[in-house]
Amino acid sequence: PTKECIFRLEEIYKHNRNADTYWVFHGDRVYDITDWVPNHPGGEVILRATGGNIEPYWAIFTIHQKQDVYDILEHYFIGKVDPLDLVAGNVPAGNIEDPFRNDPQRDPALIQHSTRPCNSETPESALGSYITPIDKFYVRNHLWVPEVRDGDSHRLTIELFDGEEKDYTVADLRKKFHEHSITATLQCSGNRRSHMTQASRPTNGLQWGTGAISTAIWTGVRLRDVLADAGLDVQDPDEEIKHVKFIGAEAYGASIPIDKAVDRHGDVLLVYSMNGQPLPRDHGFPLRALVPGHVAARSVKWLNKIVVSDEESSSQWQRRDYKCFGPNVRAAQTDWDTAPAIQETPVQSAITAVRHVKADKLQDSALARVYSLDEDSVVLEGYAFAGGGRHIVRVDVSPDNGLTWLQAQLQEDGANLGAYGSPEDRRAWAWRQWRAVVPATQISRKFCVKATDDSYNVQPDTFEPTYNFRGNLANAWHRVCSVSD
Ligand code: MTE
Ligand code: MO
Repeated sequence: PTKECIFRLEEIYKHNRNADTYWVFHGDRVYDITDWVPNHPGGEVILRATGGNIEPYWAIFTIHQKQDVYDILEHYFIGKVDPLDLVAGNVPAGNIEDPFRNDPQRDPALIQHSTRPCNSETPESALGSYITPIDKFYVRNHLWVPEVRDGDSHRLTIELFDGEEKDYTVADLRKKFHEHSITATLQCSGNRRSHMTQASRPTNGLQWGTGAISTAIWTGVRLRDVLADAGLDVQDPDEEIKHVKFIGAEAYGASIPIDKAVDRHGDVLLVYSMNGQPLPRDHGFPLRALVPGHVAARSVKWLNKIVVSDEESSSQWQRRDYKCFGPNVRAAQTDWDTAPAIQETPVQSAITAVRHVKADKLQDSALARVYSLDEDSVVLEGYAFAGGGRHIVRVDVSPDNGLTWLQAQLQEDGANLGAYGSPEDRRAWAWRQWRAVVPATQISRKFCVKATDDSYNVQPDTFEPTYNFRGNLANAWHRVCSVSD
């Protein structure tokens, strides 16, 4: 066996951001991460940590404190820190700027999964409103919230296929193009992941419940119009053009197929306003892409740049994380390129409220009056959402764990927004809320819900057949306990 290399701290310090090769150490182990830097999901911030101890950074970027990250680091192992230096305790903590320090305040009613970065889901109580109030809209940030002081002068660069670039400020976009508003639901590909984990096996990722989904009225300009103005032939783009990439200000990136980007019925927007207010910082101020019908990971926030390309985004959020593999495939043996990136999402539904109404309380129960109940009943409420602009045609509810079924009432959008489009077109970009009344006598074991879209796609009844180690697209029937407390 070759003798292990031992490095003095002095030597390690030299391999900082100004050097040709970048080193870090963790515990007493030294790594040359030069080749990893271009692949780092957080971009070039990693350079700040080079030439020193990585631990203080990971104390801030706590997402690194997990086995996958340690495994990646081990690939770059080159030797150990000289014990003389470690014993002396002369390992400086470094002067670390915390990029999360100016993150916005969040509503305490959100269910927090992590704070740095912020990942918070909409509570059930807010899932009942058709338009999610802004401060209850789920937040899914991979990194920190970039700071943009003056939204109007924020610059968006469009890079065309021949490399030519055109710039637009947000003020230009507002001035130059027709404004459009759509009501659209965003759903994270991890929505309901915790249900998959509970029913099946462990999954990697945030353990969201039913609330990694929300709906807003989004206002902005059409991507198609802006691309046309920049010089792209949107009627008949060059055959070689396959994708449109979106690049966010922190380092996040993703892409969508060119056909969706230029489709006159695709409704992809560059959005600067949400529910009639300026886009909030957590949701992408001052500009975000809004790709309705597609998984929310494609709706890139804090949008800086758009690239028309023959290739997909090279980000890990395009090439790795948001894909589904077979139930037998394990993370370690994955050939990431063998599955396509998630774009349009499958049909989904969930129960968000279970209200027991007792016969002796019928007189003074508002619910009993609304539904003219005359026996012990349970009122169930929830949402159903089909990806790709497909309409929800039916929601079925079972009072007995799937033995018998009844149909829920699909609710109108309440605000008369016409958000579902006409049944002939594929532009139902928003969820349908539903309600069902179940007589208490029919209830046994669990309530279940499943929805059907206009292609007659249905949800799987259990999680095992669609289990994937990343826990993406968890859309098996939602089952909840039917016992009243
Ligand atoms: N855009 C940027 N720039 N950074 C991000 O971390 N997260 C994506 C997408 N766009 C993300 C992003 C993911 S995975 C989701 S689910 C949605 O934003 C969440 O949007 P929201 O926080 O407005 O609900
Ligand atoms: Mo997401």
